[in-house]
Amino acid sequence: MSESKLICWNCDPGHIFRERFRLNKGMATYSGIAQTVSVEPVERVEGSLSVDVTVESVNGRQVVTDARLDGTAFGGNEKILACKNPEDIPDLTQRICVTCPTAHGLASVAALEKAAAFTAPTNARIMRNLVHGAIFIQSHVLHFYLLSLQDYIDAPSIPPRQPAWHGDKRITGSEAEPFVRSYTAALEVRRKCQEMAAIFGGKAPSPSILIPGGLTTAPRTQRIEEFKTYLADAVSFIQDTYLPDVLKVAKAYQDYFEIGVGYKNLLSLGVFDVEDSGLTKLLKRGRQSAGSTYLEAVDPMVLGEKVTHSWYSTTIANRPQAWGTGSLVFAKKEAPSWTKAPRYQKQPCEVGALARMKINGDYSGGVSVMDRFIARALEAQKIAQAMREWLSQLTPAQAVRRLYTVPVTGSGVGLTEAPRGALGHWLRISDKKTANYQVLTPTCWNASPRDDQDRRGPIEQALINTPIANFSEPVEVIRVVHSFDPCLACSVRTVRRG
Ligand code: NFE
Repeated sequence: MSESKLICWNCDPGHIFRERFRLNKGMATYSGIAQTVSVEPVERVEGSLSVDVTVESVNGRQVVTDARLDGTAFGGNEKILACKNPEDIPDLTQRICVTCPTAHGLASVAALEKAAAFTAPTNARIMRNLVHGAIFIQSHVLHFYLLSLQDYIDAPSIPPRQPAWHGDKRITGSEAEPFVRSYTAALEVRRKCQEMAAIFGGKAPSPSILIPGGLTTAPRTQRIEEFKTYLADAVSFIQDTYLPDVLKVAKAYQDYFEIGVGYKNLLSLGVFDVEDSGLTKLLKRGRQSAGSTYLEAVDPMVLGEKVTHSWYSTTIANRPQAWGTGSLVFAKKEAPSWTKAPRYQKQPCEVGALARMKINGDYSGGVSVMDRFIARALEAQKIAQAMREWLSQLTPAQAVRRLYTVPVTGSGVGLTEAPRGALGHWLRISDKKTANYQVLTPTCWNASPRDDQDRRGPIEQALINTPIANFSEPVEVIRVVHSFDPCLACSVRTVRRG
C-alpha cells in the first residue's frame, strides 16, 4: 500500500499534490497595490478546489479583501440516476462520496419512503442512526487529524506529510510528538468506526443494507455486544485524545477564534430521528441569522440554487424541487465554478457541525476557525453518547423491515445532515422509474461561488480579513478553508435529465 493510501483513501488525490501558488503582484486598486494569491489545488480536501484571494494592506496589516472559490471538477451523479429502478437509488447515491455514503444513502431512503408515505420500523430507525453515527465519528476524526492538523503542528517531514510549510507552526518539537502519536491512533480509530458501521451496515464504507422499508440485517444480541465494544473504544478516543488535542491546538492558536468568521448565517436540516415520526431529532432542524441566537424555522420549499457564476444555464427555475437548473454551459464567461450557489431566502448559509451544535443549543461559542474544530469534537462526543443509548433501545425480537412498494408515480424529499452539513435529495418517480433526481450537498452550501446578487459564498466571506504573513506560504487561507472540511466530490453537481 502506498503511503498516501495508508493515510487516507478517502481523499487520496489531495495527498499527491502540494498546494501550488500563483502570486500576481501589482494589481492597482482603490487602496493601493493589491496582490492575488491563488492556491490550486487546495490539498487535503476531497475533490478539486482552488482559491484565489486578493490581499491588501489595511491599517498596516496584509489581509484578504476578496476571495473566490472554484470547484474545478465536474461530477455527473444525477444524470446517472435517471431512469433507474428507484429501489437501486440508495446504493447508487452512496457512491457520490465514500466519506459520507450513509448520508446520501439515508437521504435517498427518506425520499423513497416519503414518496410512498411509508414509515420504517423502530429497529430500522435506530440501526440507521447507529450506522450513520459511526460514519459521523470517523469523518470528524478524519477531518481533525488527517486533513487539518498539519496546518498547525510542525510534525516530522516524512511522506506523506511533506513537502510541508513550516511557517507559523506554534506546536513544535516535543510538544508536537503526542500529536503525531494521536495521528497514528486516529487511523486505527477510523478503521474501527468503519468496522462498527459494518456490523449493522453489512459493509463499510457504502453500507449495503440501506434500503427503503428498513434494513436487511437483524439486531442480534451478539452484534449489539460487538457494537458496544467498538463504541467504547471510540468514546475513549474522543474523550481522552480528540477533545484534549483540539483544545490544545485552540489554546496555541487563540487568534483563530477571530479568523474565518463569515456571515454567521447558520442552517441545519436536522439528523438522527429519535422517534419514528421523524419529528424529533438528536440534532434539530433550524436556522440562525447574522449571529443571532434566535432560532428560525426552515421551510424546505424556499431552498434555492443560483447558477449565475456556475457552468449551468439559468433558463430553468433555480430550485431543486423544480427539478434542476438547466443544462451545462461550458463557455459561460462569468462562471468560475462547477459548484452551484445554494441560498436560503437569498441568504448564503454556513452548514456543518458548528451550525448544528449552535442551533441545537449545545455550543455557546462564536463562529470561527477554532469554534468549528471544537464544535466538531463536541458533536462527535454527543453522537457517541447517544449511540450508547440507542443500542439499549434495540429489540432483537422485533421487525427491522416492512414490505416497501415503489409507487407508480410520486415524489419525495429526503432532508438530513451529512458530517459536513445540510443534505437534501429530491426524487420524482414516474412509471416506477426515477424520472428526476436532485442532490444539494453541504459543501455546495459552504464552498459556493457568488450568486445572482454577487454575494460571496460562506467560505469566500469567511476568508475576508484573514491576515496573511507570508505570500509564498499562505497557510492562513488554507486553515480557514480546511475549517469547513469541504468535499468537492460531493458538491460538484450536474443537472436535470433532458
Ligand atoms: Ni464528500 Fe459529504 C459530507 C455530503 S460533503 S463528504 O459530509 O453530502 O458535500
